Amino acid sequence: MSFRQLLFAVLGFSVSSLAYAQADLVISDPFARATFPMAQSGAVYLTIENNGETTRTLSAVSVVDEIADEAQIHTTEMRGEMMQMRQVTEGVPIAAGQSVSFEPGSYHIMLMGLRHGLSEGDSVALTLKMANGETIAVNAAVKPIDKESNHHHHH
Ligand SMILES: [Cu+2]
Repeated sequence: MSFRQLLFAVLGFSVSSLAYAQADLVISDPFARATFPMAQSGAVYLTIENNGETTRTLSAVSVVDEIADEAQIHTTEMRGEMMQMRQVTEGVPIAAGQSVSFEPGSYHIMLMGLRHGLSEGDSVALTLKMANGETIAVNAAVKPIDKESNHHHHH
C-alpha cells in the first residue's frame, strides 16, 4: 500500500466514523427493570433523540425470542383518577431537534410473555423499527426492581 492509499484509507475511516457520530437518531440510557422470576411482563425505558431535519416516527419494537413473545409500545394515561396503560399502535413521533423519553409513568416498551423474568445483569436485545423502514438495534441492561414504579405494570 502506497502512502497515498494509506492516506485515503485513514481519511475514509474518519469520514465514516464522523457520519456515525452524527446519526440522526441517538438512543441513550436503554434499561429494563428486573422482575420476579415468574413475571409475564416487563418494561424497557430509553430516550430517543432526533438530530435530523424531519420528524421521525417509532412504529414498532421487536424483542429476541429468548427474552419474550413480543414487545409493544405503551403509554400511561390518566383515566379519571386511575393511571392506565394503553398500547400505542399509531407510532411515537419524534420531532426534528427533539427527544422523547420512555420512562415510568409515560411511554415505555412493554415486553409481553417473558420466558423467565428479567434478572439484574441480563440484557434485552431489541430492534426499534422506524416508519421509514430504518431499524436500530438496542441492548437494554436490566437494573434492579424499582418498587416505586411497579404498580404501573399490572396486566
Ligand atoms: Cu405497559
